[in-house]
Formats: sequence, C-alpha cells, structure tokens
Amino acid sequence: MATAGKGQIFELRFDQFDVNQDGRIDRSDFEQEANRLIRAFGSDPESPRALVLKQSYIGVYEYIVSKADVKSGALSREEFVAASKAAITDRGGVGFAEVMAPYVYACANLCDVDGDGMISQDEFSTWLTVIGAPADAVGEAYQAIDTDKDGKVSIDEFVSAVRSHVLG
Ligand SMILES: [Ca+2]
Ligand SMILES: [Ca+2]
Repeated sequence: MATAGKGQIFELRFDQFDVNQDGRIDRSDFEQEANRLIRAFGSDPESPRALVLKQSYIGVYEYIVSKADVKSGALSREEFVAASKAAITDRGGVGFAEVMAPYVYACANLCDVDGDGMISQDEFSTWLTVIGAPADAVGEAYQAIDTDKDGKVSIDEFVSAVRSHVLG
C-alpha cells in the first residue's frame, strides 16, 4: 500500500463510502460497507466476527461524528475529512489506537476466514476490493506488509500496515 499524505486518505475514503455519490455520507454508508465485506467473505451475518465488524464500523462513524460540527447526522466531504483528521491523524498513534484499531482488528478477523491468524493474499485482495482501494499491485503490497518475510501476512502485520498507511 502506498503511503497517502495526511488527509488525502480520508478524501479517498469518502469516495469509497459515498457509493451513491450524493456528496454526503452517514451511518448507513458505514453499515453498508460492513455488510459488503461480510458478504464478500461469505460470513454468517449473525456470526460473532460479523457482528463485531458491524459494531466497529458504527464505532468509527460515531467517533468521527463526535468530532464534526454537524446537525443532520450526514457528513459532507469537508466535514468528514476535517473530523477524521481531528479524531485520528492529528492525534497520531493515540488516535489510531482509540478510533481505528478495533475496526482494523475486526477487519483482520473477518479476512482470516480459517482462523489461523494469517491473512492470505486472496483474502487481502478481497478486502482491498470491497473497501474500494486500488488492487492492481496486490502481490507487491502483500509482500511489502509481510515484514518478517515468512510469506504470510499475520493479523499484527495487517494492523501495522494499515496503521502506517493511515498515519503516513
Ligand atoms: Ca487464515
Ligand atoms: Ca509475515
């Protein structure tokens, strides 16, 4: 994964969430992305890992909204980017740990379908595709985040990679 400049990652994320391109995102956009991931990995929507994922998406949304000056509950692009920076990147590691870590671990657990603590390249590719990230160089990205070079991406390697990507 390429390193995005601070703020740019949230611009991209906005485009990914705003599927109907009306320029606003709300709680349902977060819920729908969680549901797309659950479907893509063939998880039972009522399974613990699916429920934890859905809850983690809502948690991120509520945290970001709490940093936004909004009345309607839907966020414009500017509001989403500013609130995400305030909630996450402006606070560095603390912001990531508080706001995003539960969500990223929930993603990792969903991706690790067989529960062996490792995320395969196919699983990583599926995750990237669903969240709308460019998946054209998945093999290179997968090797890059396999920091101990054992040929597999562990859950901790996955979380570290997302952390680096978000914090820049
Ligand atoms: Ca696995
Ligand atoms: Ca590894």
